[in-house]
Amino acid sequence: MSTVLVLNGPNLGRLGSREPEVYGDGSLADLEVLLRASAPEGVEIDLRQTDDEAELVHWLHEAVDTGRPVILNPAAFTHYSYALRDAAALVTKAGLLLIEVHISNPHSREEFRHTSVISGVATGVVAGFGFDSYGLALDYVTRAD
Ligand code: DHK
Repeated sequence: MSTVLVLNGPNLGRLGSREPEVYGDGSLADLEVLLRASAPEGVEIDLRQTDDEAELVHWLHEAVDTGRPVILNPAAFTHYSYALRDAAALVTKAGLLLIEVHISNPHSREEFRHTSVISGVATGVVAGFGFDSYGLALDYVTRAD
């Protein structure tokens, strides 16, 4: 593995100003800097964000076609997007890692956040540790891949 895709769903482009009491005050650019700094030498971080479900699905197809592991924060799509679940299943069925991450702990929040349609096809889930959720996932991906 030389590149890890770090894919982020809707509203995560607003990190830094969006509900800082829930998501912290770091921006997506700050997250990118953190992950690049903690990635082992030779591992590239390709961090992207979209509010568009179709674009996120296409990025998962790209992961399959290029054989890249994925760290995925599906954001609100977590809770209802069967299209994203099916695309995530393509990744893990291709033998690639797909780690679902959340900044907050959705299980301690509103009831609609307690369901993830992604978890059942993910390699694993890390939630509730702020930006460290991504760091923990990256640590696993770089050791296991
Ligand atoms: C981010 C979101 O945007 C929410 O829709 C999810 C997740 C939780 C997070 O904690 O990273 O419910």
